[in-house]
Amino acid sequence: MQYSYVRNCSGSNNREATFSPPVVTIPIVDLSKPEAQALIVKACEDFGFFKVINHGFPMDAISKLEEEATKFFSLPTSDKEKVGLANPFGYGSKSIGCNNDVGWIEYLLVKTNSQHTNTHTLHKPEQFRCALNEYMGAMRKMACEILELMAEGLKIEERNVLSKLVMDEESDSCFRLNHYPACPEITMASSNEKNTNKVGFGEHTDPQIISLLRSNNTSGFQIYVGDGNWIPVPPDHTSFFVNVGDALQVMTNGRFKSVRHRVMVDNVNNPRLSMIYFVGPPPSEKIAPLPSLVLGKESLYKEFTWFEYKNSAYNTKLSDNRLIPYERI
Ligand code: GA4
Repeated sequence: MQYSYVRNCSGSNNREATFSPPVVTIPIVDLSKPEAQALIVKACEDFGFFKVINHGFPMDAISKLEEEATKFFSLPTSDKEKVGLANPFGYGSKSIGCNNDVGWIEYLLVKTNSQHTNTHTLHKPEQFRCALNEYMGAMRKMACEILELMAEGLKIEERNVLSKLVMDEESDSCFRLNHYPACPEITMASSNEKNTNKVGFGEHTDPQIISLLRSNNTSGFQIYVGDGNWIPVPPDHTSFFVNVGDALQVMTNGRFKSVRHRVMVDNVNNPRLSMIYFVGPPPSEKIAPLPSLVLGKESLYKEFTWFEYKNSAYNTKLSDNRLIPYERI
């Protein structure tokens, strides 16, 4: 397979060039197979990223939410803004976080366990809420299943050591609907001068434990595999993609990699719509390497609470490495 990818990580110079492609195959985990545990561990060690198939997730929950989200994003801006401007929860357009990061994107960010966002301002709020709740409930179940397979694969005695964080009533999980509209600059450019380098969502790692992403059949999502290499992830609207986040990198004492990823806008006509469930621990949870994963080794990270980490994350730029202050030197 030929890859055209962008060299350079962390923002400085985004010149695009084609190099001989690294041979990278995105790991695929079939959740219905007994080898799922081992494959998950290997994928998290190698990339911090994998695709999940045979997940048993209710497809009608996906189509209902997709329909509601499409309706929402096609509303006039003033109506979308009525749900509240992202701070961080609510409707946002172009601006991401609080430190001047921008992208070719509009989004809705909601908390999973409270009605923080004013969806009642919408035309048929109960339909949207219902689709959101059904999807988020099924996501939570799938997140639990994956986290239990992970703990088993890591040979951790307490099988629910990770999944209990999602099940906790105080779990600080959130959910994001991202809409990347068709981009006029790309659409209008003649084919040989296409600017395929427009950023939809800039490079970053997710702060949480894991994130579960599903999108419509559009490309643009890329993961960083080191040495300046960004790998495009082929779209698959029937599957889910799992990202390891910073908290899990710490809990596994660096064994699992928090994957750097980004979305480039390379859609000429098809808007991209993605739905991401971010599995966060309760705010008071102490995040540190799990004792059984440190045995006989050095602990690479200082302990912090999720509350401290989340707070400090909002003072950073999207592309920053947020774990540096917690590394033991
Ligand atoms: C990245 C992962 C999630 O989308 C998110 C993002 C959050 C936001 O958009 O409000 C952050 C970003 C994310 C990481 C650093 C901070 C916080 C924007 C930003 C610059 C909702 C999250 O939890 O962290």
